[in-house]
Amino acid sequence: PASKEGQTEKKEGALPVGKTDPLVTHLYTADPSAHVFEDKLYIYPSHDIESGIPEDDLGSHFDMKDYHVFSMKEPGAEVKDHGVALDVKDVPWAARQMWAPDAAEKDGKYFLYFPAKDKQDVFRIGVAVGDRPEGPFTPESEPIAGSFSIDPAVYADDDGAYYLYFGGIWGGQLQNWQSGQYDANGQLPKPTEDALLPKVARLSEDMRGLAEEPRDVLILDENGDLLKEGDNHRRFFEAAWVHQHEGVYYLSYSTGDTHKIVYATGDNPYGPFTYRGVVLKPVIGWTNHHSIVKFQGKWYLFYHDSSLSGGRTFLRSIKMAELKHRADGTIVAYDAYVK
Ligand code: FUB
Repeated sequence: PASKEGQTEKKEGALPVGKTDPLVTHLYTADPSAHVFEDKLYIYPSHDIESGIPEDDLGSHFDMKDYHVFSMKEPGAEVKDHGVALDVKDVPWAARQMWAPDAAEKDGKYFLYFPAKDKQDVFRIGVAVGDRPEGPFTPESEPIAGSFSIDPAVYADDDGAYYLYFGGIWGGQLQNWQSGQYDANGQLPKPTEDALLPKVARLSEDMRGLAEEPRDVLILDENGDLLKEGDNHRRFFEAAWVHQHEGVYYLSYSTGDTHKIVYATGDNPYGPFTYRGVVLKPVIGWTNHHSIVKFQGKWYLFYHDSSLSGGRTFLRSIKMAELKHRADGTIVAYDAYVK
């Protein structure tokens, strides 16, 4: 269980179930982005709260207001809560819904990337800068120019380049940006049309902006064709994450309404990526969101579920499990509920 520097909001009577226990039990946490900084594991999750907002398909009930950062010296060790790292009230451009964040380190500075709705109710991606992995972070006064949608994830490549992946459909608003401008009436493609895709752009040298126009991350099927919108067991929904294993780039993401984390592989950070299979089977709760990181020689999958809250989908808890790559590079699908 986590040590406590933040507020306490654990619900009594809700018991953890599944193969692993929640890493944090005094807060609800979700969307864990994990990184190794200064030889420790740092986790950057969303901080779930009960907002009282009714559930809808746009995720309005996910009305989070701040971020806490957590760290572990090693797997299985105590999880330390470093307290509030950034609050929506301190972000000049942001109005609400602090969704899944990520972080990166460059030249001794730490960068927290986060999505939030601006005052026009349009999701943008912001960046906040700090001197320590746990923050505190000082937000830039404007969102990242040219950013939109949700779920930022930063991949640091071996050559020193940093790539920002982002995007999500439905409440994540990717369908509203198909023309390059925000269109409040934007619709998803028809089931037989190409699915919408996550975006990628290299980050600028100062990590506060995009060095190029965001481009589509192509996800292909076994025939080299783009996945279709109706292929909702494989097509992209949200929660893009990239890791590299033995020279292969792995793009993993949530299929949203089919509740899986799946993956595709490619030979460079831009793709194209070819669909390969399942990383994580559906968990308790509607959303599925993860990260994959190597620490002390082993790969770990960080994910969340709603077991601690008794299944309430907007009150989630982060968990971790070892992730296995087979010798042929495929990933062993993880089922959080089969012992
Ligand atoms: O936590 C809010 C949203 O739910 C995230 O941004 C999505 O990936 C989903 O997990």
